[in-house]
Amino acid sequence: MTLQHAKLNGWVKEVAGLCRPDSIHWCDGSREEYDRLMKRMVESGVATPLQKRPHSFLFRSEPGDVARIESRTYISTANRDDAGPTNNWVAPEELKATMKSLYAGCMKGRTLFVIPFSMGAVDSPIAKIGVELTDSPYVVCNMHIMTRVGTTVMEKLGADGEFIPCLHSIGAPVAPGQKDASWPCAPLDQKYISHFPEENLIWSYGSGYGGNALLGKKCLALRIASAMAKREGWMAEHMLILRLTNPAGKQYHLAAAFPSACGKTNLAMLTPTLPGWKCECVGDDIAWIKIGPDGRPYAINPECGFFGVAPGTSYDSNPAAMDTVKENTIFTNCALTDDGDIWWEGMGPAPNHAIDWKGRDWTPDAKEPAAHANARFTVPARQCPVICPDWEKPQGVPIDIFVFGGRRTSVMPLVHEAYSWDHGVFMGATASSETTAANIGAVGNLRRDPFAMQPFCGYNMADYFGHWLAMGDRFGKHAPRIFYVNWFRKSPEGKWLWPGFGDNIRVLKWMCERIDGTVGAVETPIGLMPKEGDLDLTGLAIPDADLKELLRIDADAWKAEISDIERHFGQFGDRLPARIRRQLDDLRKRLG
Ligand code: OXD
Ligand code: MN
Repeated sequence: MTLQHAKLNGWVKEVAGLCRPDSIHWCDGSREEYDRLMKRMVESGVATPLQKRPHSFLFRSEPGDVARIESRTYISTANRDDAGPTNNWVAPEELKATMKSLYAGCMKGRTLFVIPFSMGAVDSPIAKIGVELTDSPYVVCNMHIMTRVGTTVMEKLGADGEFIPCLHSIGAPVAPGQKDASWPCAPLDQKYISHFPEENLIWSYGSGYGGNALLGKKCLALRIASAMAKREGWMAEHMLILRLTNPAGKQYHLAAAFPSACGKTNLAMLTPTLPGWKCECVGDDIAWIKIGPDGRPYAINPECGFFGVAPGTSYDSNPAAMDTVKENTIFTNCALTDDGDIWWEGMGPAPNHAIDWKGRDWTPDAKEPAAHANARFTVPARQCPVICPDWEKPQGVPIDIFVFGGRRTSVMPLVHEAYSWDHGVFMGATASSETTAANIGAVGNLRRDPFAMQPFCGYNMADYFGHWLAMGDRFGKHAPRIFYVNWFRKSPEGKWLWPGFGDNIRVLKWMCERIDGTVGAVETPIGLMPKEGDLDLTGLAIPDADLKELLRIDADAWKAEISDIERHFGQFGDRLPARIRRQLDDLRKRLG
């Protein structure tokens, strides 16, 4: 590869001087490179090839390095208020000094890989280039799948093209003759996932887990990109992108934000249970949205692969994902079966014996699950049988519908629609969910997760609300309609009320009909809801009482919700846009 780029060369030299790797390898993104690295990891016992899935491998992480670590994630801006109350903050000079002392000599005994990558198809006007420096071959192989890596990116970069520098180290030098760990990483109190949005810079140290180490994903495509998008007038969102085609052949594009591990990948690959409807996946996690020449919002999926949560994925819940991971897949923290396949809870019948994610013998009567709750698959998006033919279209797809949601066992109805753009932004700003295993921390606690961006917004969240309001003003008559869904409501006895998965098409169909104006809606204090008979329940045996409960608005519970929203908004002080506060006042009035 030709190395004409003085700034990039200078940066690589500087990092090598600090981290002291034994060698430097410039990645070309080729299959040969992937195979060579994988072969070495198999030989050293770090990766296990799977007999049952061609060209697929299993990795087991260190037990403390299994998820994103929000408590060790920083947005480092000169002014603390610019990071806002929802982000951890340390001043840039202080954070850099701390991290430089950790980086010093941290790659001894290892190779420094230089990964030029593009977020978005290389020829897309919405794409951005990053360069990740890492000492982890596992990261290189995952980046090969999740992003576009290599020669074409270097060509686009030329001698002086813009790139976002992303520095990563697992933080575990190896001395000569020392036996390497199978998943080397640093202890928790030395892990840092740091972002310097004012200079478009990412420094990550100490973790090999995807969300902390594959820096194109959460760090670049969400945290840094959200700050760039605010400055430049576009949007970087934690959203899946889905194309729906109705039986008459009309297309609709929907972008939906749900917190981590709340079913985004399942919705993105939905197999519709209503005849004649078709769903095609454009992306399952991130959307970059810009206003097109016709004034409409256009979205691209900046990624090139899926880094999906494995447990719970099955031929019932997500057949397309199951078919996607048949080959060329990296599995992390799944169980290994005796016939050389992987298994996880919720996939289907348990094997009589397996090796669990910690490498121990496992049988169905074991006390602990065989796979970690946040076990993952990394797989090329092009392998998905329902990938949209336009998923790499440089200009993206036009968005008609925004959806917010979360995991709430009570209060939130199955679906409601915003009265206006501002009301929709209020819905996004107050979105809430029970916490999941995608972050290290307690599971099942209720928290506000505005726009599903709580862990991913690279600047003050109140200003982000303001940015959504401003974008709505710019979209004008092209503004997508906004809906809020909850697939997870339970009866007082704890029974799921909605079948979910492929039956979610019934709710999406109602949204499309709302856009076409072919169905009306009931005005309720919280928003517009389906009229009786308008949700298409053909072929679904759902008891009337369950449907009523799914759509019930409990005024007392909503009053309690208002107090919690006030507390949530309180943290933003005067920075909260008045238009958002007005929405809360309006909701309070409507509730009476
Ligand atoms: C993810 C996450 O991995 O949101 O997509 O944690
Ligand atoms: Mn995500």
